[in-house]
Amino acid sequence: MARNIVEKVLQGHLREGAYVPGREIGVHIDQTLAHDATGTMAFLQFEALGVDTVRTDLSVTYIDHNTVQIGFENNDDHLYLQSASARFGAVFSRAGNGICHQVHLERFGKPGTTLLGADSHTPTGGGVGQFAVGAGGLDVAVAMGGGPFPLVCPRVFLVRLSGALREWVSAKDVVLHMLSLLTTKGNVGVVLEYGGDGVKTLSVPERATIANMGAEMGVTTSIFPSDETTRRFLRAQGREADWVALSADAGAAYERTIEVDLAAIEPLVAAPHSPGNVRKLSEVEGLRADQVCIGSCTNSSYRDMMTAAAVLRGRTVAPSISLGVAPGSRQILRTLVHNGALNELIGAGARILESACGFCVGVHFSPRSGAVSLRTSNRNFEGRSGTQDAQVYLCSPEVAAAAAVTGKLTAPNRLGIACPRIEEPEAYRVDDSMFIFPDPARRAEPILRGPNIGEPPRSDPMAQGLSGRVMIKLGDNVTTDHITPAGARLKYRSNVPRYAQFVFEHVDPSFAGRCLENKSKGIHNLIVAGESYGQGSSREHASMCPMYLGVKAVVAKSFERIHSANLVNFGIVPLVFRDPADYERIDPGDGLTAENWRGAIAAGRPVVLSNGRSGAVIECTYALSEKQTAVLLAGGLLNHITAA
Ligand code: MIC
Ligand code: SF4
Repeated sequence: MARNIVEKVLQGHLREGAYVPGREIGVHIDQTLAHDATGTMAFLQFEALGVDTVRTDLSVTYIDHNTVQIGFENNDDHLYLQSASARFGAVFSRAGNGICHQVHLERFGKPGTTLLGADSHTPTGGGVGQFAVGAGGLDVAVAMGGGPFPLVCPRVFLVRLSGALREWVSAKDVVLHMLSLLTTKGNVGVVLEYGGDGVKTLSVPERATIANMGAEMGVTTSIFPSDETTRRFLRAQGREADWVALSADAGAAYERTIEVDLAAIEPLVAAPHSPGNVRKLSEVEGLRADQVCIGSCTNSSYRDMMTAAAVLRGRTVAPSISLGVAPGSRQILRTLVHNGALNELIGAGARILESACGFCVGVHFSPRSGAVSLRTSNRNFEGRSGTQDAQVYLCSPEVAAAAAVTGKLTAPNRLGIACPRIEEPEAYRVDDSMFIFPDPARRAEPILRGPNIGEPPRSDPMAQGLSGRVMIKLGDNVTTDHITPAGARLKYRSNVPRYAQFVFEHVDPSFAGRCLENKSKGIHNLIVAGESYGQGSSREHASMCPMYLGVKAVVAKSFERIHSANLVNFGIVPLVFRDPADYERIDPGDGLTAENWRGAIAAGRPVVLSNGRSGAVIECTYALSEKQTAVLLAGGLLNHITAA
């Protein structure tokens, strides 16, 4: 029978369940990745699971998010991860080596294999034909220990690309076009498989840009075929042996086909405050900017950096602009040093930032108050830049560089220069000296734990009845950046009691304190929200910290995939309004009870909430596998596994 790419990879990795779209399956994971923002908890939980060694083909720990190191906390986390990686047999990528997704694509991504990463942009690996999925740290810890990854067997959409991109239009515009079609919500359980003649016109880094921002559509992942272009890329990385051909069979079936004519795409931007807020560049041209940032895991490839250098060559950044450039990896940075492009960027006035996440998640380089910041990254959620009232626009490197020169959003074809044609190098500057590979001789060395590193928190088993209070009522599209802000707060990722103080910091700063007070009185805390709750990152802290604060359920109109899995892993029930209109029948502060909700969940019956204020009766459903039900009853995945 003709099979699509997704079927080929997943059926070859099927460990549990029947391959039926919509049903839960267990997938064998070949590779994992984690980083310093998610990895400390992933490794602490791995330790709690009691597994003695990593059991994947490859597990890599990257230091790339928190590299600013104000205070001791970040560096303590790095050393914990370095020592834990050595102990358990994971590869360690040292600070300075680059952003996990870019480095993983360069050095480890393999067509036809599976990758589970404790980061929502893990699907970047789809650029080399890897089935690469983002998940919470605990799911990654289980996969590191050799456990199958539970996944709803996806519905596959074919994105058939035809034609070729016009001058000054690039991969970022393709994925922004996809966002304009699919939006940021409602795509749970979907995988985008790219195909068609247009694929061969795109290099691997361009494909990776497109796969990367599938995360913003909420799809499980995106995947490209592995073809001669993939082979050339791997050869240039000295890894041709990792190449296998991967394509869909003629006549393979898809749930839906989306036709995209690359030649019809024009430069696009995502306006504040959502990647789904896509506009034609021509509609916003002329908007004055204060800051331009080129980099992040979406657009920090050799091609992206060389494009920016070509636009900036011989010019000076406009006086009103502060330009930051962060090459995605040390490999790229060194290439730019050798070929002179770094000199051109510095000559133009670019501020060269570390090869790390940095500006993308508000760790540094926050713009001035009220600024317009143009960024090549993938998320422009309110406040994510570190400046609450900044207006962040997402755009391609060519548009970003043009704005850096003119001081305003400008169509690059107006600059009067030839459109740069950047060819992929025949051979990249491969240098793996900033990886520390597992060494059996170092397995006995101690794990280093600084004072900021706590225990992974656990919850109690689910109580018989729910007796809760609505501590916050939110609207649609609440992101994990709203729930647990990153930026300056990232340094508390390994200290949950401290980090929990900042839950909903910018929405309602009294939230954490009020929750802790209730918790001490035995009152269950509840969150109420609209559509698409938990958009964005994979950070399990957005569930772990609320769990610590005594949150027992989130009642929403709909949830995003990674976040709802994380809620279950931490014993919080993701309840869905059976009738979305019931959202209106709950006010903040309402008391909601459900007698024997444990019994209802154990039996798979709807949970019926009674509103003590209005007397309203609200029926809620949930989409839980058998295993997830058991996890919730146990009060979380760690309890469930360690009790088994
Ligand atoms: C992000 O882009 O939001 C992050 C920071 O990379 C997160 C991971 C985290 O919060 O630690 C993600 O995308 O999953
Ligand atoms: Fe890092 Fe930004 Fe990519 Fe997240 S989206 S991994 S913060 S570069």
